[in-house]
Amino acid sequence: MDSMKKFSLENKVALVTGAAYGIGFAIAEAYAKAGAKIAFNCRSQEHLDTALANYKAKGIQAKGYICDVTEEDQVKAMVADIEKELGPIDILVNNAGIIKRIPMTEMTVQEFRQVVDIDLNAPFIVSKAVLPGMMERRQGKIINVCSMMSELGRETVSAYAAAKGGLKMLTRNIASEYGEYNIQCNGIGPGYIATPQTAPLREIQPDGSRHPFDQFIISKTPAARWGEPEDLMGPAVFLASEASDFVNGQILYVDGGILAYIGKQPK
Ligand code: NAP
Ligand code: GCO
Repeated sequence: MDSMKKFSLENKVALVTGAAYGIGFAIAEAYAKAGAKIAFNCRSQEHLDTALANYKAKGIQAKGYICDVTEEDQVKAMVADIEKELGPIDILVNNAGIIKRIPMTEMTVQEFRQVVDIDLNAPFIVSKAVLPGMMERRQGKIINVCSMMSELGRETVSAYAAAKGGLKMLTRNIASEYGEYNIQCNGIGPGYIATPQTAPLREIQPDGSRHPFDQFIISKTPAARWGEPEDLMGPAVFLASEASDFVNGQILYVDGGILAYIGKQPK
């Protein structure tokens, strides 16, 4: 086989959760351009309708589903509908996620549980729904969208870091438990990416200056910039394709070098 064909996703069916916009939308777009049929979900009908129009504007006939990934019955029904309408799911990207930035001592147990439910329990639920079919067909790709917070902590993101750290280990465990079925489970670890989720960290200040956190991230990133969702497209296609068939249980960080860098000395 031409080695570059290994990067093709032709005739594959991909489910990208939470792909109404942001990172998930970019990953789904990349998969469509690599030849895959796209299914995505979110909770909001408004987000779904807007997303379908945006996919269509890019020439992508995506199938969209209203489904809360924390609800197992909804997930099972969505997977059944996708497999009926598009065929067996070859690629799952557990992308849907939220963050709450609250000091731990002020965060309620309910708030902590909500973040963990979406960011960690849901990837378990959705992976559990697609694994049997992948096992039967003895092939499949599961990609979990991890985070810098799978490796590092910071103030106010205790629930998110706990969930994303757990997601790193869930990734390794799925790889360990199902590798023998030719199923590869890896993580993609975006650095700081300019999406609605991080918009509060980039708000221009009343005096017109950049947000202090924005300036902090620039100083901590060798690439000296925020990532864009588009920066994740190539790595995500690699992890979904045959080109990564012997890569399993790894977290591929797409972070502009943050994890390798102590940070620029303040002037
Ligand atoms: P985003 O812009 O906030 O988008 C999140 C998406 O998930 C939306 O489509 C949202 O749609 C959906 N969603 C949230 N909860 C859901 C649920 N319970 N069921 C179904 N869909 C749900 O986030 P993003 O920045 O693109 O991040 C996507 C993923 O990358 C997340 O897992 C995030 O933790 C991770 N990540 C982000 C960054 C970054 O810097 N942006 C870096 C590292 C990792 P609805 O609200 O309509 O449901
Ligand atoms: C934050 C940010 C980060 C990013 C991402 C970094 O508040 O620190 O939201 O958590 O979302 O996870 O990889």
